[in-house]
Amino acid sequence: MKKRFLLQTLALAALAASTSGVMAQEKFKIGLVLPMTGQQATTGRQIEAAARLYMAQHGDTVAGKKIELIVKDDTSLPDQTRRLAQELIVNDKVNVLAGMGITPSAMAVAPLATQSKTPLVVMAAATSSITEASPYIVRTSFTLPQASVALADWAPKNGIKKVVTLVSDYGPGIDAEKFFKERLTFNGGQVIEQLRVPLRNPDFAPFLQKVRDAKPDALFVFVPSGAGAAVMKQFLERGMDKAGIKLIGTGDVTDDDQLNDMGDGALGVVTSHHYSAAHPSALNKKFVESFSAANKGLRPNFMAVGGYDGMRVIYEALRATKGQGGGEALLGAMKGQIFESPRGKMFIDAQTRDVVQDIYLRKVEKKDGQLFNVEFDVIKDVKDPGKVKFLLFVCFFLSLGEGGGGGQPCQRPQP
Ligand code: VNL
Repeated sequence: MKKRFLLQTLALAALAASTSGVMAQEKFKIGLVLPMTGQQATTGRQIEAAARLYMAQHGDTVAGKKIELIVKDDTSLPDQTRRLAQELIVNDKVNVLAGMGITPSAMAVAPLATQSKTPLVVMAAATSSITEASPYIVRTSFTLPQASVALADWAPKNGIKKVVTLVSDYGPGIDAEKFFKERLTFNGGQVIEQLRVPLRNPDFAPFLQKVRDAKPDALFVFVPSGAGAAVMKQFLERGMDKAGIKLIGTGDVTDDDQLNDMGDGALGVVTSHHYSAAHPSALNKKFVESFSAANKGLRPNFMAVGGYDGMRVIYEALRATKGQGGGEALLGAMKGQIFESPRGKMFIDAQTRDVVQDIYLRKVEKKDGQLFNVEFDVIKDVKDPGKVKFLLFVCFFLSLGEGGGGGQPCQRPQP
């Protein structure tokens, strides 16, 4: 009797110990800084929803740590992004920083990531040079050179020789303009005019008038996610399509967040990008369905997929380091990750910490009464051409010595 009592007491004590163990379970904090209000609010909404979906699908405990997602609204003002990131590092002691809706935000936080040795997972911003601003940055979105070059290979083969470019006047726009033009010129085409519109409260009308007067075969556009519908509306209102000017651009302009409301005028618009909600894979179908079900029918766009995959990179780094790693170890475990994303296969280049992925050519079509970016061609495993440039230089010297290049980056991508 006495022995049994003792055993029972021991069992109870063990139970209490294990429960208190759960209570005291250490947290793993992710500081997600996003534009939740203001001009870039759709980007914040898409990424937060995707991060929460990832957690709902994969659980909130990894390697014995409870994941805590702390979301902060920077209203897309880089001073705010910096202040919030500082607070997250110092007060909340976050293990990882993530988000970054626009390039100036990512650039403002880069030095803090370096000083505090905190990995910074860039889920949206897409200027090539961002990953060079801190060795702690890993990117799961895309780069504008990556997206633009594919379109500049497609255009001249499809009757588009003379082009006017129209871009938002900041990092990603300048990248798009430069890389599109270089490649188009290389392919025998011509950029006859380069127009830049302000990032804040842009009025496209006066620019579109100039485009009309220049009479190009096509207008190439980059505007950040959320601004595409306004460009499309004014393009159609001015009858540019009827004047024989084609609209082409990176997929930011036919953003899945807005595309379905753009109307039939958007039909036939060709863009190049890394993600379409219509990407025909089983994984993507499931992603789109679950995302939509959890968010009142909202269609995920390329921002959502950057957020979803960013969470994957963080979860798997935590798992690989068995919950024991600091910033340096986590960063090491993020580098080189390779996996199937809803966008297709992707990997994090261990050298550049940037995303390597397939880039698709897509055309706006109607499917089941809804507008989609339907993929019709793919360029496999595209590295950021902003960095490949330097590699090409190396390749040139390698080829002098050996009569051959040094593998994939030394070959011209086949369109
Ligand atoms: C950026 C690039 C932002 C592409 C975007 O949408 C975008 C950026 C907010 O690097 O600032 O579609």
